[in-house]
Amino acid sequence: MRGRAYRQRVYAPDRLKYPMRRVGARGQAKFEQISWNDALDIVATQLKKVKDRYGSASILYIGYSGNNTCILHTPAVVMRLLNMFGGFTRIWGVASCEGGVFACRATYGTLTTGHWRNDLSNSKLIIMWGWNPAETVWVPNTSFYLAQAKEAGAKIVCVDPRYTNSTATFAHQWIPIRPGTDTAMLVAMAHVIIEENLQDQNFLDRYTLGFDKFKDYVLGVDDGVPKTPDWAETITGVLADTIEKLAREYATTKPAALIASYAPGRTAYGEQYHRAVQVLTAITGNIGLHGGNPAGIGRAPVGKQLGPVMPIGINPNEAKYTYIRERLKRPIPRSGTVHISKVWDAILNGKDGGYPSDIELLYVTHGNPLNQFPNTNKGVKALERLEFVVVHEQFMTATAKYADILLPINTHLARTDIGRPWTSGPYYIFNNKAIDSLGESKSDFEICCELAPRLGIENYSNKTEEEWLKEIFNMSKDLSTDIQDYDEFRRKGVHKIKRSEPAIAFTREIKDPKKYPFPTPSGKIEIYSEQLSNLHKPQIPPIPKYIPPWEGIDDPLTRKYPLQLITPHIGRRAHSIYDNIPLLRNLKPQTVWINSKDASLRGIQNGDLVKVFNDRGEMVIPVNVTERIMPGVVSIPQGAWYRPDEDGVDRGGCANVLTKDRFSPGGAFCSNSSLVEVKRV
Ligand SMILES: Nc1nc2c(c(=O)[nH]1)N[C@H]1C(S)=C(S)[C@@H](COP(=O)(O)OP(=O)(O)OC[C@H]3O[C@@H](n4cnc5c(=O)[nH]c(N)nc54)[C@H](O)[C@@H]3O)O[C@H]1N2
Ligand SMILES: Nc1nc2c(c(=O)[nH]1)N[C@H]1C(S)=C(S)[C@@H](COP(=O)(O)OP(=O)(O)OC[C@H]3O[C@@H](n4cnc5c(=O)[nH]c(N)nc54)[C@H](O)[C@@H]3O)O[C@H]1N2
Ligand SMILES: [Mo]
Repeated sequence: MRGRAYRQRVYAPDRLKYPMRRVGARGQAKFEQISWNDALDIVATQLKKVKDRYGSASILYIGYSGNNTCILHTPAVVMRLLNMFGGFTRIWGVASCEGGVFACRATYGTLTTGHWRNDLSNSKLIIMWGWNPAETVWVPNTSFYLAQAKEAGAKIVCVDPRYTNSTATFAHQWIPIRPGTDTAMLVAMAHVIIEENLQDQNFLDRYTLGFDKFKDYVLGVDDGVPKTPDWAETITGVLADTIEKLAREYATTKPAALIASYAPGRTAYGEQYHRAVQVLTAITGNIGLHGGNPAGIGRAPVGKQLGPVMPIGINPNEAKYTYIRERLKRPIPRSGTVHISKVWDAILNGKDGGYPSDIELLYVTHGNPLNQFPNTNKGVKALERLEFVVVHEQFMTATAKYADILLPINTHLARTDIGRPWTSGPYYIFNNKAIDSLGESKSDFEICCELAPRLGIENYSNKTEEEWLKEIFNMSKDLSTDIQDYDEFRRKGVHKIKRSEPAIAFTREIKDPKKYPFPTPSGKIEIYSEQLSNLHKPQIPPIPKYIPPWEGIDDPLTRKYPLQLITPHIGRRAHSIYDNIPLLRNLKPQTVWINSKDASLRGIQNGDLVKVFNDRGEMVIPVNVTERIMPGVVSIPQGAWYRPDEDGVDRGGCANVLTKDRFSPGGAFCSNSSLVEVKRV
């Protein structure tokens, strides 16, 4: 549906086409058109002024997922410029799956943990954990391969608080679970497997480290609490019997793919969920074999994510560390950087609040952080306080409204680039420029090329768009993209990597562990991590543990705000992108889902306007009373455009008006850990 709406988006009447300067108060969206020359002079002058007065760390750059799948026109073009200028303060934390990144590094020592999706038809059992690929697409064509797997006879189970389109289409069984409690269910599944001696002991002995320590935790040797299915039932709301059956089925059906999506990890202690699920795949020996899955974050060993193609250089404000072990030793905070959940807090509180610098200038490209980062109302206050704000955008987003200088960006149809599937998949796309830029819009790259001399930078780029793209050959070798002939790739527009079998992670490590140890400190799959143990942080334990989440069912705050809010992704948008396109808006209105039990308790009927609120914010939104969500949980799809009325009540349905701006000890972004109440208006 988004593909079909491309033209509407590119030629939308509300596209930004001219450089603009703010004339009203910040956030009022009153601008006047100015020339490119004036706009770029102002941006350069402000950058220099702020750097001279406060130092380069007072420049906060936020570049996010706007053009995520391309390799040239990405935030890297701006980071390169700012690094050459003397550095900036960077954000860290992958909104999608920082918890998963943390877990993959701890358990496997690598992020290359995926299978090509065509491997699904080798599975006898597929457990879709918080995964809704019929709507939330990651890796294109997944639904097609799931359909093939189902036809080939795989049993499919979905674990999700909502009865999703994927559950309706593919699943034989739906297991609703309370948000943020998945780790408890996974640990209880391990309990069943251990009690009934169903673990793959050969696999554990050969390839893993620390199973015994995990076993002690599961059996309650350490804390006197055996993590039985009954224990988990009270926490998760899933019947003990259901947990037992699924555990047995998973342990005795081989190969089985437990695919752990990101949403359950976007919770308080979300990294524990990713760790627990990985440990369960190890206990059942489903790693490195076709039809199994190591429950990592994607990224198969062949056809990995490419790029970005422009080197970003060194940022003097950051302690240099890319090495995973270093990272695990000092997980948080990374020096000189700010977690994406904390950007508003950092702007408001600066050094006094323990942040690396006082932020004076905000530079935003490829993102809509006011809408997409947690606690939008705090964001409004933060944006009001800044000395200067620059935004590169295609539309008048919530964030763009707060710009002092707003620069119009062309779309990918007006530039040349190479696209790669997100997160892995066996093909690349050549993005041939199809149209001229609309109005006076430019690419971020062109803007940076023109800003460079104004900032006194000489060597920003000595290559054209096309010359940069040819660099793909240098990267190809490492990533086995198989692209041999650039011109042929350009002409065909798509390059498919061919293999007789689907590519899967860890085949070498499993076949020959002596020659190919896992890239962890011990060379094994680390169920127990010495590195994590050395941190001495009970909230980042060396084995995965269930830690009750904040704003979860045990939080005393439930007395005031009894409903758990989840904020899933939705088919008709990519985050906030496309929300303003009428064709798509009309397909599915933005609503809050509530179970009929919770609705009748509150005298709410389907279609009513309701107020959803907590101490952070309030929104008024139509309600969808449905059995498709479990009692106690409400759902507001993320990405709807923030539209406050005169009283500051959001009328647009922007989920982040309600979300808490706190990140997990292992870095996870916690957009599914917020409590709310719902009332009729
Ligand atoms: N159409 C579309 N596709 C997208 C995107 C988009 O915006 N639109 N965004 C892309 C991006 S950047 C990302 S990171 C991915 C995200 O991919 P996911 O994280 O998989 O996406 P979500 O839709 O947030 O969540 C998937 C399912 O998890 C369930 N869920 C929520 N909380 C919990 C929980 O605590 N436990 C369990 N078991 N289930 C839970 C939700 O009900 C939902 O059905 O999607 C990508 N694909
Ligand atoms: N509550 C809640 N919040 C969430 C999530 C959630 O599940 N729940 N999911 C999180 C996740 S996984 C993600 S990835 C983030 C996404 O966070 P963002 O990346 O901030 O979200 P988008 O809405 O995709 O914003 C991208 C913006 O870039 C613009 N754009 C597109 N192409 C270009 C370009 O070439 N150049 C420039 N300069 N701009 C361009 C688009 O118009 C759009 O406004 O949201 C996170 N926020
Ligand atoms: Mo994401």
